[in-house]
Amino acid sequence: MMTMINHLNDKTKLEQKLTAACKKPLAQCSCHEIYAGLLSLVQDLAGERRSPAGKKKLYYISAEFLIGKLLSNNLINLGIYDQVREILAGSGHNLSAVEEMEPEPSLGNGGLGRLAACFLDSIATLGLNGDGVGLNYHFGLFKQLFADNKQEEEPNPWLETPSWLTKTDKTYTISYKGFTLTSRMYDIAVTGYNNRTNKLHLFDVETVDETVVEDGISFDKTDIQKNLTLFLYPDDSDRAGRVLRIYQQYFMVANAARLILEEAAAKGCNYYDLPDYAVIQINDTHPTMVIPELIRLLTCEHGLEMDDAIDVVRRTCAYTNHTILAEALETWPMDFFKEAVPQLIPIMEILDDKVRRRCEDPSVYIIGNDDRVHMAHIDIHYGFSVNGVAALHTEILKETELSHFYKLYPQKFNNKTNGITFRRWLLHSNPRLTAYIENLIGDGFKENADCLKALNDNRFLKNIKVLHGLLAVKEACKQDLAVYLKETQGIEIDTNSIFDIQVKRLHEYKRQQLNALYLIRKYQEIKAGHRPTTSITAIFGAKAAPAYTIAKDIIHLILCLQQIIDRDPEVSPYLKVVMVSNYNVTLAEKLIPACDISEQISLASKEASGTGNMKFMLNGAVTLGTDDGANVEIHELVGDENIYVFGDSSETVIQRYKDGDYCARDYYEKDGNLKNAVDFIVGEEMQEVGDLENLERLYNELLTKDWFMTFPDFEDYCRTKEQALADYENRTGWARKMLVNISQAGYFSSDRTIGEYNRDIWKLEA
Ligand code: 26Q
Repeated sequence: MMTMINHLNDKTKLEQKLTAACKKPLAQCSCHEIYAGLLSLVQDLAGERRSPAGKKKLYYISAEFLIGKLLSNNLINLGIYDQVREILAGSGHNLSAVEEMEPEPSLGNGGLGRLAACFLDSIATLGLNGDGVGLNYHFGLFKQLFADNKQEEEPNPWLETPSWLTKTDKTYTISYKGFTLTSRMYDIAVTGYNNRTNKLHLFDVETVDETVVEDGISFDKTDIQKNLTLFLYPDDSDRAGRVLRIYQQYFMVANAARLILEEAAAKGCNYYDLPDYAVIQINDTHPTMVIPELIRLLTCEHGLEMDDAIDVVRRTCAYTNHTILAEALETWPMDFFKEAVPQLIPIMEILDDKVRRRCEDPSVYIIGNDDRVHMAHIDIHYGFSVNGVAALHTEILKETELSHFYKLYPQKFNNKTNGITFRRWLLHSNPRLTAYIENLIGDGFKENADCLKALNDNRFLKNIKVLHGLLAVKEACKQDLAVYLKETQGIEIDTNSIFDIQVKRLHEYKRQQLNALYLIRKYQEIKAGHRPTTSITAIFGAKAAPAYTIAKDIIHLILCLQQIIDRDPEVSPYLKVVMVSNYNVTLAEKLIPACDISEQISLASKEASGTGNMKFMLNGAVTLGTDDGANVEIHELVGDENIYVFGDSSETVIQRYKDGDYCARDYYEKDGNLKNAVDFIVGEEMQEVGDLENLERLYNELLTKDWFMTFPDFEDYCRTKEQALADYENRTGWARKMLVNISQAGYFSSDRTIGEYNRDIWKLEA
């Protein structure tokens, strides 16, 4: 009874506050006015909770923070979501409609940026003193449209009034060769779940000019003052784009370095004891220049000797590696630094010189004999921690990619398996499943994800009612998705079909082309009269980097296939292919709860971790995947019965690369099904709806290169997928697999990951 009275009191007070924020009775407000009122209310409440700063503080520096929409998450984390929903309902408003008012800040490409956002949530939730530092891009990752079965790109603005961003009065002067810029810091409040509020600091430059954007997303790349923070990852396919990246990265870290030194000094730091006041997590190599920049500031502006400055910085900085793809490792020509930030060159030369005196092996030099700067090498030599993002990934770093460094510094290497915030990826995105779980095991899992393990109990696993309940939740989520896709993209899907989903950035190593080849084969089988028992809806969502030709060709292939099947009355009742446009966080929140089969089919050894795999598992999808990245850990947790694993092992793949004798054509010649599927790419049906230039290029790429080894895994993939489809026919058996997956997902809470970062690396007081 007491709680009921409190609830009513709170609710009345909250309603008064919201009405005050909206400046008129709620019933008279438009959706947008309600959104504006809630935003202002949330900012006030978040501000009231900012916790006192401890002595030591974490700075998580990242070029990407893919935060997604903020309203609902903030309401959940402030503990007022249900009350607000009730208040709005009482005045004729629907919270979901209000959520639609918010533009998504797409300030990231994919996994790395989304991870940073999940981490900020967990850092605040665990009550840790830590802020994010990044850039205030005016346009997020491009908006994706489809025309003629091809991707087109448009600018993706997100800065509207009202905004979650608050302008601060902190400004710095940042120097480049020949000119200076004035920066300004903007802040976004990061509310923890029932805990403190931290900040995401996004730096911007006052002179940015959005009117320099030309056709699509092209713009004058040389006018740094006007374009510095215009776009996330300006296209780096030409030299001007790549140099702009250096300007951006330096801007981010030069601001961060000043902020860090200033905040530490304000707490009494004398710079020699900086590691007692600050720890810097370098998210991939994009913020690496913070190391030479801090050394420069400490020696030039604060009077430290070079060796002391290096020692202080080494004890402050920690580096996370997110990739083993050679082409994604940043190495920049010395000329770029000379052109943009010559002040760093003497420092980098000293850092390199010290390495050369100690080590004979040129593979660990900072400035390579090719006069390129190897950014990761700076982090490894001049930081105290190097971590990979999943167990297998860290092992591969130690044994192959970074083995020379591991020999030098074994104590620096550690693994931190990625995680996701359950506030966004369960409580917010799947309220139906949340309620279902709460009904079975209480609400402890909301604070402590390990409590989900209680679901792994025969009381539930052998209880038909419980299993049917879970199937009903999935069914309802599929309905929700069907309605959403119809309303927003005009796409119709059959909720009685099995939903097989692959959503992630488009990359050859992630192997959307393998999935497409399966679907071609399925199409051919249905044409030949072999119909699936339950019809299949294969959903893709993926953006391709604007300059990544083959990735765009794969999108073309999938869109053409979609059109061919849609037009074919013989096949369309049994198979549907859908590529949703503009896949982003908002769409992920709708797609993931509705998924039956989660496609995680990267070439083993290539996906550092993956985090989508964790989101799907948590939402009761069963993984179809290779033993790669965090799939390996999912596999261990759920056991063989509750996952579909196929394909060559990472050892086999690594060996095959070493031997250098992979020949795609051999597989093509030997396997008739594969040959038929590959030939279809340039066949008559495709040519009717597609562009031969794109299709032929992809066909040739696969037949003559297939660098990510699609063909060797094709047969096993098809066989394993057929097994999954067959098992799906036993619905209670399938529901049991779903429940086991949910019950084991607790390990992938980013609260666990952040707990480990803090225990092993940051050592902040909680
Ligand atoms: C490098 C050089 C020049 C321009 C751009 C880049 C660049 C940009 C983005 C390099 C890498 C990225 C993004 C990497 C990324 O998202 N990696 C993913 O990180 C996730 C979180 O750890 C993992 O789960 C994924 O496996 C990994 O692919």
